[in-house]
Amino acid sequence: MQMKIGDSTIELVQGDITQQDVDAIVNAANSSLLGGGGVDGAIHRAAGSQLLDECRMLGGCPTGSAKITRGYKLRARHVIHAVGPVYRGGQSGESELLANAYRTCLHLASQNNCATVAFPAISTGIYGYPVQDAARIAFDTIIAYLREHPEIELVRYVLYDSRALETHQRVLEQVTGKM
Ligand code: AR6
Repeated sequence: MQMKIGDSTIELVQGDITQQDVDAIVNAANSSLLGGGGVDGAIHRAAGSQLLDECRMLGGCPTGSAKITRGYKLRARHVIHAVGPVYRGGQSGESELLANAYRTCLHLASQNNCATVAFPAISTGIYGYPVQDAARIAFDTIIAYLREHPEIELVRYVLYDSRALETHQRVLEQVTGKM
């Protein structure tokens, strides 16, 4: 599924983010930036140990922010390591933190001439964010950014399983249908 936002495109696909041929892929990291399970583990395995060497020099990253590294053995030139919030019921500033994480990733992509960026569904795995709520925040944030930043040509949102893909398709239709 694809949607045009001005001159930019948002695309939803089912797949593995480590395999994406884009300028930057986003990692759903933790604040240590020293690796973990889920997408984070998969990205570090695919990129090779040099990625961890570079991450060690970054000194971590606060929740709701992101830092950029090279991509090493990945097809993507860069990895943007985003730290989403752990979901604690929704009353602990989670939505703002999640939106900030997406926004920081997009700013880093713009600053580093990454016209094509792939995102996973940050915080919706181990961090427990309800998928539908997280998808709405992600798309609201991405669409608002693309409207002001045509230098980002493509945001590809990569869902690991068909159920997550269907939920995201529904939410993207709702969000864009209201515009
Ligand atoms: N490609 C795309 N999506 C994937 C892949 C993949 N290869 N693997 C998993 N997903 P998670 P979080 C989906 O848990 O919730 C790590 O330990 C997965 O199905 O990776 O932000 C970090 O170090 C889910 O929908 O990230 C942190 O400690 C989504 O990606 C913590 O997990 C995100 O799931 C971060 O938790």
